[in-house]
Amino acid sequence: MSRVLLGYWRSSSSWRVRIALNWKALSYETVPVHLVADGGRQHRPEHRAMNPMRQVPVLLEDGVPLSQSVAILEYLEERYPEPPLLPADPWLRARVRQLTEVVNSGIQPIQNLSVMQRLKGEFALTPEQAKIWSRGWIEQGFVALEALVEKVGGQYCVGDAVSFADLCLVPQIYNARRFAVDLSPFPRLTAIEACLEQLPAFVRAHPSQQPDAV
Ligand SMILES: N[C@@H](CCC(=O)N[C@@H](CS)C(=O)NCC(=O)O)C(=O)O
Repeated sequence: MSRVLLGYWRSSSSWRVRIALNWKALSYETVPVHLVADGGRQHRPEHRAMNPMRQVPVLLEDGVPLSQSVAILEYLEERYPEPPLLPADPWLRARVRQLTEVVNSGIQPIQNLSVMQRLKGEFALTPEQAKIWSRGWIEQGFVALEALVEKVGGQYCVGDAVSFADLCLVPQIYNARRFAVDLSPFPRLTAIEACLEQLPAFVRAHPSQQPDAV
């Protein structure tokens, strides 16, 4: 079985998938797709053929592409269930998916690269105004996450087992720091992040460890 991950070192969605692959000890080759160089190589026809959304990540197993990071996480969990990234209990699984979607639907898509480029291009926002846009969505999502984690969290986002929610949290906090979000109102989220960043699967998935890191 050949396994290739098309990604970008600082892409939060690619980072989620890297953690999952590491967690499940699945070997893979990294193929970087530079999202900025040459106007963004995700727009090239060969990439669009694999992901018509013109985004990373794309996971290829034996050359067959799958995009959308959460769909990839679900696939990996079903195909390679051990060690798990979802709890056994259906209610807790739903909770994991709930927290995952706060990041995946409620934060990341509203402040990703193409949104920022459009705000600065078509709508003439200054870089500082675009940052304020991103910061607002991250803060709103983190207020929700902090409250949810207060109810269902433990050492990690949902109880004491690492789950999809944690895979989404760590890259989103990294992004929050890039946009200078004040994290002091989110002590539970940053405490969970501190536990997660000790784990080898998370260490190896960090942007700084990727071959295309600059
Ligand atoms: N929902 C998608 C989001 C993917 C996404 O936004 N990828 C970003 C990097 S994190 C990207 O490729 N951006 C390129 C662009 O916006 O042009 C997923 O989870 O895979």
